[in-house]
Amino acid sequence: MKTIYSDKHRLRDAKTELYGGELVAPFEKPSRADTVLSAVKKSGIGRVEEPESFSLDPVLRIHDAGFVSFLETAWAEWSKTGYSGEAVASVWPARRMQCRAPRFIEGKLGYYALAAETTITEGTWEAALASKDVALTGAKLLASGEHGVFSLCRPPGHHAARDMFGGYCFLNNAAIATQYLRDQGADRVAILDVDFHHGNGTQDIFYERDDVLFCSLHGDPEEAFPHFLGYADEMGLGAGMGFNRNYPMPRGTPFSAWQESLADALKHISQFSPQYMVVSLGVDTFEHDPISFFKLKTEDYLTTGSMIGALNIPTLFVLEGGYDIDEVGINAVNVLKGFEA
Ligand code: OKP
Ligand code: ZN
Repeated sequence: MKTIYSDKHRLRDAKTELYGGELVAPFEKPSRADTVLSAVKKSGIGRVEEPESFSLDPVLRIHDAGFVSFLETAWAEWSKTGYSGEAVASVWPARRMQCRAPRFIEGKLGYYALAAETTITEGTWEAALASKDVALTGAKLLASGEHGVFSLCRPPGHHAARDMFGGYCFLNNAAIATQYLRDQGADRVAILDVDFHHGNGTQDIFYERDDVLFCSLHGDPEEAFPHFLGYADEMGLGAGMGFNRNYPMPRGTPFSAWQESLADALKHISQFSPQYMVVSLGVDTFEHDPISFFKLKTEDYLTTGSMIGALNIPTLFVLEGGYDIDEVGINAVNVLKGFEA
């Protein structure tokens, strides 16, 4: 299987994340991609290739134009205010307030942010653009006949909605790739999100559609980020009713239980008979992940990959989370190996 990778991910190198009331060094950092890339190279699963550059057109099929231009100019607007920290939201259009984007950057940040842990820094937009190129190049290879491709995306994307960033995400790489596959002529595409966190952005983007089935396995939003979406009763809306499936699971969930949710999601995906599957591949379900609470072990990722591979659907793996830097590479690669076996 080919891996698509760009060094431009390094341009996303924030110094701060709001965590437990403190500004800490971000969990989502450049060394994550280094670890995954070196595990890919060591495994010998296939070549590593540079992405092609795509225009903003496939981004604008998913994201709001005002949001895209906000991301493009946010750092420049923030830095000219004279603030010395990184650009961060601190005020929101909360209940019963006006939900419209004001002129000043501080207000725009609150309007377009879904959470406060994620700052915007110099280079963030360039890295996000490269990350979507990594996803789109993978999708293009799939459309041209590859059976499996790994898009080593960084920054991740599944929390980004049509007009919101946060949870370390700016552009929704998996959603952009999915829409691209639809626009290349596929009638049905399934998205399987196995990241520890609910893929709220992806769910929201496709919630009223019956051409994209979204299934997500994640920490129960009662206890886990993003807290305000990801419940089991969110099944889709209008034409999309029945095309969204959530599998929230409690603290301490081991692979034996997680695997049952995976099997159920895969059963529904198989019944949907998609031409392609996009996997939001987060490995923060790992037992030693520093910000998550599932108990998957390194060998479980091989089983996960082989369960996904058993569907025999051309599949794009898009990297999302996974923060225990020693193991994130081997765990992600184990999914790919299991898929190919
Ligand atoms: C991004 B991805 C924990 C706060 C969580 C944000 C987590 C974003 C995860 N106390 N903060 O889905 O891996
Ligand atoms: Zn995650």
